[in-house]
Amino acid sequence: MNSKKGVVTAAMALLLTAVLIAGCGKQAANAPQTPAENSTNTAVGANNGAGNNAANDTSTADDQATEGNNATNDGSTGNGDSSDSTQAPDGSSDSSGGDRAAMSDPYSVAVLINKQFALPDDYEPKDLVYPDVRFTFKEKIEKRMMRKEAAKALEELFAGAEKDGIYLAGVSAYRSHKTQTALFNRYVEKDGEEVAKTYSAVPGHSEHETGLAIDVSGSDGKCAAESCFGDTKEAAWLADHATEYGFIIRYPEGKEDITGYKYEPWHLRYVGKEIAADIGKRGITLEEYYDAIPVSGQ
Ligand code: DAL
Ligand code: ZN
Repeated sequence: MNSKKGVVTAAMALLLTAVLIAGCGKQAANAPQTPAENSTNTAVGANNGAGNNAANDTSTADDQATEGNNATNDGSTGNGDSSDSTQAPDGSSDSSGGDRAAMSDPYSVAVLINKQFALPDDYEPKDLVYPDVRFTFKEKIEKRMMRKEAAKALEELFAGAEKDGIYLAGVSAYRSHKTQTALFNRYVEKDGEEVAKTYSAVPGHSEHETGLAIDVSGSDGKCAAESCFGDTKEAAWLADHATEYGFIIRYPEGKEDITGYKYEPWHLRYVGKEIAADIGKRGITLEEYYDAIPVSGQ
């Protein structure tokens, strides 16, 4: 190579590097990042969330009987094939990846919150209400609340279940960051951090903090948030019908490697009817819907 050509080549390489660096800096503020870029991503919303502090006004009430509250929920290790996390079960490849903006907007009902994607530190749902449905307790307290759209859908789901002779009860819905922190710490004390993380979310990573999730049992409260709930007629009804109302069973059996959590037949997450129907039809998780990377072992 003569020296003139060498100088030109070096100049081109420098230019290319500069273009690449400038390009990285232009990443959209709320573009989802891969775990390789950042092992904990924060959902970023356009809104600031004025917050509804009514939710916190009776927070001393019982928050114990919530979910996965024992390390014996381990009869549920699924054997589903989770090796192909981004393909529809019928083998057809779906590369739509869902609406990425909704996925990373904490105020969207379609937000993805999991072991990789956290809520912003100052997140508070803005529109919490008390759904008019049966709960396993009487008090009007924080864990009885949900975001308005999810609450309405829950009322419809409970009514639909009753038409089929299935009587459900809410166990635990919204949790403030403070409540999730206390709960998680209690589980860590009881079972150790590694085990606790298989059934309880690190604060900031729980769907309960979004106001879009609820743990449900039968009206007698038996097997509430315990693996035996999976054998009940209520669980069977939810598995068959929840998506019709916009809810998904968020942590399905056989998908532990993708969701990062044990099977929770009682944990419903509102995502809206369209996404729920697609997830139900394809038998996938919210991670797979967004073509997100499996979160197992995080
Ligand atoms: N049990 C679920 C993972 C939570 O703590 O949000
Ligand atoms: Zn739950």
